[in-house]
Amino acid sequence: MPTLPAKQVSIQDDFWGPKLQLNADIAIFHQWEQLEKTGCIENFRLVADNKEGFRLGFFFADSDAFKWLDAAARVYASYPSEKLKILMDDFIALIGRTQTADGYIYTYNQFHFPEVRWTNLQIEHELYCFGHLIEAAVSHFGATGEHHLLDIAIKAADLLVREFSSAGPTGTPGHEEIELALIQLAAVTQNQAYLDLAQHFIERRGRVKPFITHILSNKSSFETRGKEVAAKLAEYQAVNPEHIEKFKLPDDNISPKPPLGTLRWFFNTATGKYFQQHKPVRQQTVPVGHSVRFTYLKTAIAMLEHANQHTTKPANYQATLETAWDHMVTRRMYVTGGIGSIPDIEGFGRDYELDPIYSYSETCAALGNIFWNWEMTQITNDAKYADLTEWQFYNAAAVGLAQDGASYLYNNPLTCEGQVTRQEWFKCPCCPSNISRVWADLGKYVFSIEDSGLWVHQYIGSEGILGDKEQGLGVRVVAGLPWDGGVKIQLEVNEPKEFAMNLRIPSWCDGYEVKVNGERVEGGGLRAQNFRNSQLETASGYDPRQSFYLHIQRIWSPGDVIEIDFELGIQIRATHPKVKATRDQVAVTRGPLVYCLESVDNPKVDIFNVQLDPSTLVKEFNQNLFGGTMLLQAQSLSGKPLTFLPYYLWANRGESQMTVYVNVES
Ligand code: FUB
Ligand code: ZN
Repeated sequence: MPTLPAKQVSIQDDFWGPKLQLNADIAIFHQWEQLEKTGCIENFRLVADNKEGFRLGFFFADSDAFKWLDAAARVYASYPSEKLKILMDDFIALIGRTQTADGYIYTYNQFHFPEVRWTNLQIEHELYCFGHLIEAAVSHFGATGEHHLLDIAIKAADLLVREFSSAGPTGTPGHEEIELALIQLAAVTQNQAYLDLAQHFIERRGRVKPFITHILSNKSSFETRGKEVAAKLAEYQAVNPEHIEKFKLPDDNISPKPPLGTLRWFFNTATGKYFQQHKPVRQQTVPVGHSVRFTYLKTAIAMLEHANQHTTKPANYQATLETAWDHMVTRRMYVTGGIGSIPDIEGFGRDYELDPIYSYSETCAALGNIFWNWEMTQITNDAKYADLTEWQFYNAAAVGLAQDGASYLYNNPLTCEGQVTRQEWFKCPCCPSNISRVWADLGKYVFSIEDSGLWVHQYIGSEGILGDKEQGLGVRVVAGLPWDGGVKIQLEVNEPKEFAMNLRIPSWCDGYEVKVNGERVEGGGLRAQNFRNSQLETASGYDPRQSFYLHIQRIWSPGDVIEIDFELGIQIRATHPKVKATRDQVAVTRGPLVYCLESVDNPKVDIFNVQLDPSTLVKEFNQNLFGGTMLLQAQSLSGKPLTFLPYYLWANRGESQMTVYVNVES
């Protein structure tokens, strides 16, 4: 199903509008400052300009700079600013100077091991960095129409085509990203070689036998190189302590870890599961390993499926993708839509292993999941994917960016007894620019259009230009979500036209009414009575499979108006009985929002031990909190007042304790 570029959809929404503005005004500039402050950009200058200094940061630090550029370009598409343009242009020139004549760019090797390339592909992230460079170039070209970054990316991609087109299974990356980037580049350049290489990388996964030997040799070389760098660093630091001090990296993020984490990490890496290298991709129907990598791989596979769908060589990945998605949603996903319950591997645990305190739910994993769900929406037209996308927008992803636009959460627990707080930056700053690029792209996820009709996936206040002047198709959505379920959709057509409007009915609504020009449409109404019972089929109690598209086929005329009223009830979601950690506990949700108890709102309550009386839950809009927020008020069984806050808002008022899960009487 064809989609609309984000810049053809202008977001005019009371909830999302200010977030996008904050992203453009504060977040993107804050991130650049942090990249400068921690030496990430300086690393390029050391290589490009032979500047005096020492390369710092993780081996994959280049990716954070490229991801920033990707985010900046997407922000620029809707919020053009001279200041941002200058930053982008200067950095692009620096990237151009850093790249070698044959297209290589990876400052870790260029600075520390100039003669070495493509070593430790499983552990070090050369191809991952190339992928983020290419994605940035595609975004930059889309936003500005300028070629200079695209040319750099093409040169880099051509190098990969030369080096990897005939590589075997060991020539696959340990952190997926390059695959989806090459598919994007193929779409922009119409160069089949990039698509073929992406497919090659995907198809060659999981075929190294035995993987353990391969990973051990990668590990040993990685460690030897790491020691060499550390020794050189110590030497440099002894003479130039001020350089190291100047670019000092912040502390790592903190996350409570379950027992046996190291052992589980060992088994995950030794079997290849951590890298999704344990089986050929068609057989990978169970979500395993590092969850960001998992979602990037699935995104790339779905993109490939989409790219080849109407050709003579369809890739036939759809069944695998659907089975894996179903497994994730029914057994390995938290109620927030977050994934990853084993911090030691930043990834998936066993089925129903969803302890809220160990929830890693990395912001990037939620974003990767959004990428995947978007691709699935396009290849299937099934509403469950857009439903999960919406849920992740409001919960697992939104929690990652603070209300001030300048601090972040990396891992996202569902129960926090302390320690986890927002930070202005991280030693591994992969999440901040990732969330910025997705927010900047929000418009892309709202509609899609095909000959037979228009699809409304998200109810976000917006205006979409769906056709050219001659076709004259435009759409305007006014929506009150997440606080209010009223939606108004106005169609701009030049003349009467027959097509279908496909409106997503969210899984979270108990009932809905749809009217066209004031007249009630058949098919609107209360849901089946057993709707709630089906929640038991998912581990989390959230079930996106309850969502569907309501199709309204008719002749649409200029000025036609659709009104939808979604019932936004307060819902109690118990986890599946097999989720041991949250027995006799529930999560409280309303509409697309998951709620939590935060200590700052409940100073006199032991939030981890209090017993909720669910029958007392009522909504209460607080005009003064975070610019206006719907709270939920309730009482404990012993009559203590309880205040629930939307989960995405927690940790915005200093260090606190928080829980999504609250005790109820069994
Ligand atoms: O390794 C690169 C990125 O850093 C991953 O996607 C994140 O999980 C973090 O480990
Ligand atoms: Zn991240």
